[in-house]
Amino acid sequence: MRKRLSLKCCLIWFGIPLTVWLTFNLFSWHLKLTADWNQPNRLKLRAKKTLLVRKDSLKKENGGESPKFEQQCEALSEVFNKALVKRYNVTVLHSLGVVLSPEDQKLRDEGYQKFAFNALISDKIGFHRAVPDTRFPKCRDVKFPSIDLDASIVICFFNEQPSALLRTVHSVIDQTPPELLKEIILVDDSSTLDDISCQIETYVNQHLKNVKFVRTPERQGLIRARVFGANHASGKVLVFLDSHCEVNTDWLEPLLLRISHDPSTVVVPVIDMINHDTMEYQSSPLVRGGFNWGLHFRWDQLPASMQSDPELGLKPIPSPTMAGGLFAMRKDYFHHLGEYDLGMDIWGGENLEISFRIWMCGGRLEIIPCSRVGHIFRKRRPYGNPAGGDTLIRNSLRVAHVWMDEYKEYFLKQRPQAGHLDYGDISDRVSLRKHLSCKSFQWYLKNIYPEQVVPGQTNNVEIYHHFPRNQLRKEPVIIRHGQLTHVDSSLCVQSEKKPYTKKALLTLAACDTKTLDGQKSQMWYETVDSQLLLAQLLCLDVESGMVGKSYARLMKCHGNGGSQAWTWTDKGETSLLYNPASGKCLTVTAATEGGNLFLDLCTGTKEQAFRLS
Ligand code: LR7
Ligand code: MN
Repeated sequence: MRKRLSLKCCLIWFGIPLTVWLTFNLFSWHLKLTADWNQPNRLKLRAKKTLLVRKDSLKKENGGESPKFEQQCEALSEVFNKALVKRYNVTVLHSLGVVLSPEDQKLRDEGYQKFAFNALISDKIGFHRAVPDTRFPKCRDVKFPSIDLDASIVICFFNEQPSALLRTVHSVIDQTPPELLKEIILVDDSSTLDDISCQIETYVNQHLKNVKFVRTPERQGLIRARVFGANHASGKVLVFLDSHCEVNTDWLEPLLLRISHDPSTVVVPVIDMINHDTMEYQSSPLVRGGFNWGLHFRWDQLPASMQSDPELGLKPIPSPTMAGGLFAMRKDYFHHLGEYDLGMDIWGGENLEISFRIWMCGGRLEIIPCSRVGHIFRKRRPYGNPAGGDTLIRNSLRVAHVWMDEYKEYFLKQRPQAGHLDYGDISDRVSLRKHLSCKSFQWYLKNIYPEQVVPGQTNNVEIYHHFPRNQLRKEPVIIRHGQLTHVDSSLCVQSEKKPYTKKALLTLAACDTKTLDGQKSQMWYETVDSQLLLAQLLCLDVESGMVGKSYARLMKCHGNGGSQAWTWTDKGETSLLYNPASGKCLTVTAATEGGNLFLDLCTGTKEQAFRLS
């Protein structure tokens, strides 16, 4: 009896306070999380500051406060309010992608066709958002001294999706200290789609003071368009960006700081990935630029000596080549070094050309790990070449003939079809190389890229790792498994063929928990990356049919999300299987044995209710 009493006492005296304490802690933890989420961040503060400055200059223009001034101010505030900087987590981005109506579907389909990424989500995000700070923690403590340089940001575009383009521009304005930002030069490379040029030009002229809108007289291709843009720039440093980027916290300071120490260094930020299906902003690994003998750019793993450097992640990383789209260099150095090869058309090759030229003609090319910029990586280029033909191969041929000396043979061997192509006149570039007294390609390979394997030679530098494609692909980590049951019919999802048959459609069948075979062919494994593997073999995927139904089928797991990512989403009582890349949900064609599965608008009807157990 006494014992029981003391136990009761214990419970009352310790149990209750402990529960209260725990609840309080949990609650405040929750509050802290939500508070962090909504905290006015630097972007918002900067936006407010910009608004005040703008209002001030409007006042001056109007000679004091007047009704017109009030009106203009109101319009300005509206733009800013609409543009409240939002930070999206993955779940919110997924919900932005849900296709709600045929109009959404149209916007989405046309977006993929014209721009090769998800325009529906891009539009919903709008012109401003805060992206996750992907920098290494040690970068966050760096204090920048005042830098005596200013930058002109040159952004060329051809038929770019308007919200992605304006988010690029606004992200630069939001994230760059005004004293470092001379101007943004927006080069329209004679876009042909509907009214994109006009729409952007009008917006820029109405709302963005520090942005110069210029248009090429006719389509030039990105290489000549950049030179055209650079010629309109007046900052000390040129920063080139693609037209679908979002810059990260303190992105420009470390680039300019490095250039201020060494005027002949060309610097590149770490290029983070913005997912073309979901617009998620994801951190990229620290790698550097290389190339193969077909003159394709590739990412290489860092040599072991760099990986073991205690200052890795803070120190600039010399890079044999760059991806091409995002870099900064002094404007006078850009002109001194011969800008770009104006004989190159539309797309490709200029990145290796300028990389070789920088190193061989006395400069340096470095990746600055504390500077990060996101770029929408697409699966295909949504535009062609008006003259037809493969501009990459022709441009690469020019690179080989001007810069690669006897090593051009390796390229020609790799690309025999290039041998017969007319690559135009290269005499200007050959004399530029002489005029700048550039070193040989052999010197470049030996000193800058000793890890490169030259066919037929063994290189005796430290063991060279090809950047394995699947380094980015993680081994699937399984979080749970079970049968995938369609709730209404109590039938199980399995393959129409053997579970290892690629491209096989999925179908409903009686749940078989008794036989080993049944268990195996109906056992689904869910991974941390939201994949669903049948029998741990193939992944639940969907055909990307532009017309007709998109049927669910089994495909080799690629680990890149997209059509193989599935998230459980609750709609009322129902658990839906949502595919963020398509904005749609898994649905049965008929709730009977033999019924198939396809993607449909997420309505939450009984055709879409599933469970994994
Ligand atoms: O005719 C054109 N005129 C243009 O102004 C064709 C394109 N462009 C614009 C286009 O709108 C975009 O802003 O040029 C820019 C680059 O074109 P993308 O985005 O189609 O190119 P990409 O990102 O597929 O290709 C990479 O390689 C190119 C080789 O010519 C360029 O150097 C790109 O800038 C480059 N992009 C990057 O380096 C970003 C990181 C990608 C990686 C790896
Ligand atoms: Mn690009």
